[in-house]
Amino acid sequence: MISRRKFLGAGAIGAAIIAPPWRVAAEDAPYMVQEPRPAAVPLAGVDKPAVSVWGYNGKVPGPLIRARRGERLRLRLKNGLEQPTTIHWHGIRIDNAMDGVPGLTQDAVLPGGEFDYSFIAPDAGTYWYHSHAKTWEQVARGLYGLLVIEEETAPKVDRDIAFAADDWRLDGDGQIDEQSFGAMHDWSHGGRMGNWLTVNGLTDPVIPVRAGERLRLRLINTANARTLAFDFDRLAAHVIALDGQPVPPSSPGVDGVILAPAQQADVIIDIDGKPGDAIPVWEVSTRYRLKAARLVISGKPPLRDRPPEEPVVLPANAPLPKLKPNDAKHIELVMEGGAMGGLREGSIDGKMFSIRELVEKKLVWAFNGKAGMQKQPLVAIPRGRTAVINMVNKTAFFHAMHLHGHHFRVIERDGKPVAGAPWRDTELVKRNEQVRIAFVADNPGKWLFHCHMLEHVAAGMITWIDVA
Ligand SMILES: [Cu+2]
Repeated sequence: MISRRKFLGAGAIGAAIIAPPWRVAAEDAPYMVQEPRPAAVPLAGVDKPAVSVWGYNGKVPGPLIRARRGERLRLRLKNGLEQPTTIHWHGIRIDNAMDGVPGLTQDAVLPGGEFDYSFIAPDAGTYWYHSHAKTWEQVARGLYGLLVIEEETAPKVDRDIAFAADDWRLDGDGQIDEQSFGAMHDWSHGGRMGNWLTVNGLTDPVIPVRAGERLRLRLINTANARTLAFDFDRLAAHVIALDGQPVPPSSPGVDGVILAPAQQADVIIDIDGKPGDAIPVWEVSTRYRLKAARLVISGKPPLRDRPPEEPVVLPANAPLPKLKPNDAKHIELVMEGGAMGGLREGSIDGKMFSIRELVEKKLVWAFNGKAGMQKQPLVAIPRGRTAVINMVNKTAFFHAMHLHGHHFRVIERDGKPVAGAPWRDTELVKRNEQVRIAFVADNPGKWLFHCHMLEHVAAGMITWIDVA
């Protein structure tokens, strides 16, 4: 059996450009070490003091991990932090024991301790990994990286580029604002919003390209709480996958490629321009257009005169199991709480607490009146049955709802049926919105279902599903 994997850090000059992989025999393959540890990186700019972060193997983003679909990945977490930690492989329909959720699928790995992750990724696509312990601090400090699962037959592109975007909150000294970790205002409002944008751990990095090239950009939003949107200036862009799963090519439109926290997108871009041109990539989620990165065209002659006519269409992953709505288990999920949410009380494992008591516990959000993680699951569902979850957002905020171990699709929004929605692992639910999702609960185990705005999940927006 043949296996291959490769680890790359973010390149000093800009994006981590993905080079040809190397191969090793699986039985000889050593565990690749992922060591989260303190480091100093130039994320605020090369002319600014290095920023103290926590990074896997001292890098932000952590090493870029690649494997081919169906191959086994072996990764050894060695905890170089002074806090317990785990790694979650985001978006992978993974063996439950490898999902990395402390207290649910494994014990947290103590400082100095180790844990071996070994799993097969069943779907090709762009995914990521991140800490799943005290995420509101550990992910905010830099503990994340890109996980690329290659197709057996990769679509033809000239360059394959990682684009991991993050929203940092830096203080007056240009360091991570540690004073505001755990700030109640963030937890009860929209989460920890930053003031500094990076791509691949760099400020406005140069991404070298060549005229006439076709790029595949692998976008992820690793921010704690901010929804990001990217616009490629005068270049035509086509979205070909969302949350790892192929979609028919489509133009992103005037609002750009929108990524809620934790979402992933693959985008094809044809480089049109002349040597020396610098084409900005804009972050357009607010009225301030921020420069996220620059595509700089090299002096080489154009690779081709005009863009290839054929659009890139990704080969389908193994089809997800067919939904059976007529035999579905229906689950209601009322989202309540937060500032202006009017939550008066909530329960924890059957015991009622007033909102004042909940605030003392820093639990200010609830699902179905239950604040935070409970001993009982939201639902226990037999393996193979279709689950339909009706999310009703009664809060004044958006929530990026993430399901572990499965992909789901939206089937109804605000009472109107939705057909042919993409398969996703994370869906943004707007304030006062109702969204019904469906998936086949075919992966046995205990799976979290939570808001990926990391202050919201810490402050109560978390539950789990038991598939047996
Ligand atoms: Cu939320």
